[in-house]
Amino acid sequence: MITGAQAMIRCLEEEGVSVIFGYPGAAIHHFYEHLSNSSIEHVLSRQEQNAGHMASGYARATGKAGVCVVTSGPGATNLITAVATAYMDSIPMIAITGQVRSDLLGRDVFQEVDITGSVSPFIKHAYLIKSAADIPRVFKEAFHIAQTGRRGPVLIDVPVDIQTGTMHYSYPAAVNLRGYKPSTEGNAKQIKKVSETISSSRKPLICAGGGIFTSGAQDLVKKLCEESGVPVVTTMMGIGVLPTQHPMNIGMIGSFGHITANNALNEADLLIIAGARVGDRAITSPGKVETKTKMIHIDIDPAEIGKNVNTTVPLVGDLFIVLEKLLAEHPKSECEEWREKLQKLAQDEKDKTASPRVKTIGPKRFLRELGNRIDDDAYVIGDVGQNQIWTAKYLPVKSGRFMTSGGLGTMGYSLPAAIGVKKALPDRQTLVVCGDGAAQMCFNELSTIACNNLDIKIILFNNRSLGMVLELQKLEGYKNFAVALPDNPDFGKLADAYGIPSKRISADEEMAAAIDEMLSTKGPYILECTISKDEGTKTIYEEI
Ligand SMILES: Cc1ncc(C[n+]2csc(CCOP(=O)(O)OP(=O)(O)O)c2C)c(N)n1
Repeated sequence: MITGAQAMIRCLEEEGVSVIFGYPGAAIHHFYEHLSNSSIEHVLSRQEQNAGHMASGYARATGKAGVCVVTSGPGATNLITAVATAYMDSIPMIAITGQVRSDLLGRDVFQEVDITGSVSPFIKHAYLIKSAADIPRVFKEAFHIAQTGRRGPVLIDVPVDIQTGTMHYSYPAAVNLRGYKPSTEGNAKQIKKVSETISSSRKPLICAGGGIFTSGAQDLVKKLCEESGVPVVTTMMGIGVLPTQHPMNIGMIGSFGHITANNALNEADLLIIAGARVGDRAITSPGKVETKTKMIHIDIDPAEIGKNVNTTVPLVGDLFIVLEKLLAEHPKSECEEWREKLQKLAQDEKDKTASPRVKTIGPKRFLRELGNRIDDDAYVIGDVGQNQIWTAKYLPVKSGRFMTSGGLGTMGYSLPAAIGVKKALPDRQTLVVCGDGAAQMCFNELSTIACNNLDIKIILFNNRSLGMVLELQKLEGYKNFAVALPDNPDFGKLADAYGIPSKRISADEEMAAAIDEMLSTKGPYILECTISKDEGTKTIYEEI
């Protein structure tokens, strides 16, 4: 016989979990007591939301579910934003929450919240464990659900008496869930139809989303565009599916996307949406596009197909499997004129330069410089706001990854997510780009970085404002209300307080040397870039 808490840890070990991210409290301390004797490393975050983002970053770097653990009540509610963030971006995550004693449930005792109910609209599945004997089955199912089909977070709420209760431990070998059998193979007839539709199109376009990374199908997308002749645009989550400089990569679509990519979307006669959910930020007017464009939609989640845009040829399946089968059909579009036109326009857009800044740093020039100096396979985690858009649009990605909170747009995501990436891939160059607003939401994790000596390079774009909202207010002709951050701390002194080296730069001519200094410094580093608050995401080429 072992306790429920011991069983929880055994289950995590059975699933191959080697690191978890969390924050303790009374309702989860039995679990923590046994965790200290296990093979699993625990990374203490400085706030529960960040533990969730760390697990999310870890998941995106490994493809396996990231695990986070928090206490009941405020610990659990603090985690909610991270759960919703992971859900919107289809990230596999196991969130474990402590809960008050089973016999006290529903009586509003100290630190009780109905966390399974609270997260239900934005979680793939949630369990409240009612008997210690259920722990192995629930954990086995939870990992299966999080890591199959359309990935997503699963929450396991464990009351204190279940953690202390005893049980006979045996981990199930397999899972069989009635009603949950994701369809991965792709219908053979539909695959043929997709191939024929591509071959008969004259202005086709592949729209690659984050689902490509989940199924590990990047090489297949490359092969498909090269063999079929169909150019590629990406959503923000699909950035990096093809290297930025790949000739078939036309750029990012969406309300903040590249002009050529958006124009291509509007002009295409066929759109092949692969692993993307047609979010409103990616395709702003789906109704307009679908009237003149044939739509092929390939996704693991049938619920996404036809949800935001009408589909001519739906195809449900795992992208890796489906694209392999599609390639065997050898689709080929005679679209040379279309492709060459887009390639030329996209290259012109990639080559465009902004004027050099002398009192501030030009974000576009900086990101291009950064992209050319970091390792080819570096991970760059963007936060949310103008810094996110600039990084998405202007950082050249080679064989590495650009990650961000796409669906929920959660400020404060970047730094903790980078910690998760670094724990997953300790030897991989890992960088953060964030604004001064978001920095003040997540810089408590500098402590986690410092005490674990994590080699994470942080680029802080300081425009002394909530830049993205300021830009929106300007565009709408509104008063610039509640967006200035004139009393920012001295970030250099803050870095000092954590023992992290830092530098501030304020002119373009300083950037190359500063980037080199940052990259050659061992361990964490903060490079603060003074950005003009008038620098916009839509007015990037203007002199300021
Ligand atoms: C948690 C959260 N709160 C509020 C917002 C709304 N929001 C989007 S961008 C933005 C401004 C971000 O400012 P900063 O971090 O300084 O980045 P910048 O836009 O200046 O690059 C805000 C407030 C959000 N996305 N997430």
